[in-house]
Amino acid sequence: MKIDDIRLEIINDSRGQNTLETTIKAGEFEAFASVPSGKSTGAAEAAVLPPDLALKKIPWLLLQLKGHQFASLEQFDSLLIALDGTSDKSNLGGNLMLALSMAFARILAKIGNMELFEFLAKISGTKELKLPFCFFNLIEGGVHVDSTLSEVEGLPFNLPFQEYLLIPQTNSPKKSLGTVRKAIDLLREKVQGKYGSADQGDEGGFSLPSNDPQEGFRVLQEVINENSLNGKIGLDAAASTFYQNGSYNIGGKIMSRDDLVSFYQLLPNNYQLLSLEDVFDQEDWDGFSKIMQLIGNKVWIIGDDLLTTNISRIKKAQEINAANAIIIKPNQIGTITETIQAANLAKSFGWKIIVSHRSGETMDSFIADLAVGLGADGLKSGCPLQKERLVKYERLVEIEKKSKLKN
Ligand code: 2PG
Ligand code: MG
Repeated sequence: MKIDDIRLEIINDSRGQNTLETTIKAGEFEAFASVPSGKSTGAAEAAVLPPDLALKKIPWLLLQLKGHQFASLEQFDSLLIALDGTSDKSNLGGNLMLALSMAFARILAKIGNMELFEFLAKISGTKELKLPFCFFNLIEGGVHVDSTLSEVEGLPFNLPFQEYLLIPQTNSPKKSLGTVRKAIDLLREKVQGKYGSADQGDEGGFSLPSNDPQEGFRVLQEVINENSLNGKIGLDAAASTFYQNGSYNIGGKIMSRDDLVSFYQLLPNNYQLLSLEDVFDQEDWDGFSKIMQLIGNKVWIIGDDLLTTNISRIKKAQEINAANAIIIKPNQIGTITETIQAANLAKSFGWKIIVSHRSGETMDSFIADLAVGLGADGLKSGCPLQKERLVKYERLVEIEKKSKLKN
């Protein structure tokens, strides 16, 4: 398949910041894609090119791509990687490369007369398709909340951990959405009653004016218990954001790695805990190994900034037993082919796979198809009160309706 034209536009993401949307034309086919951006980013992520610079790359890029015959997404992505020529994708930008890779995947799916998730399953070699659990971020803290809004004695008055997630225990996205809608109403009431307001963070979840990291768990567990919801709790601490000079600053309290290990170790006794993500700094591999040894048999220990959808970091984590689950974010690595390779490697280790959005999102629902195509265990896409988040969960419901996938 030959590419005839590439259009690139600058659009706004859910935070109102500039990002990229592309349209590729190939023969009678046309497909679009837009890319998100993170705030609590891992140091090893692919570079992001400022959108105005990305626009300037297009005439040259089009010249390079035009004459080529691409038989697969892998061939297309390999040429992009070669044209970029850097190890961190800083020449073309991981954001521009990913937008093109996603749009070209859509073109190939159309040519094959397949749904996007079917195409992604085919090229990933996924044998068993399934619908993922939904990881709904209902309570937000950390850098996803503007903590300058409420400061007490110089300390940000805001939960130190980034995300407290409700994970309905069903593979039916339709039932998951039903459960989360109920949970959101109850949570809003509870938060408003207790704090007099219910503000939202970057991903549409509620922010709580509290420095106590337990508060998010307590409130969420109360909502689950009082209403007998079929849900478990997940945490994304995003610990790299509060790691300073070898210790962890948890809402003003300084903790060592060992203090934090003890803190996390007790969580499964007190809450219905399914998963812990990024609970140590991205270079604190020993912290991850310790918590794996202690509770890795009953809790998903997820690496996000730790692993950055990057094969060499995934291999290292397996060698030292630092994780049993991974967040898969295509824009951390920059092409769909490399995203699939990372997910397949993690799968071969028997890890849980959670495909994830970024905190600055667009209306593109590609990651929902990716989650199904990879046979992932989870899709993490924020709180469905925001349209950019909801659209991904709704795409799962659409796939559920269309397909005969069991749940
Ligand atoms: C995360 C993400 C998405 P960001 O840490 O998992 O929730 O945040 O996109 O800011 O890295
Ligand atoms: Mg994370």
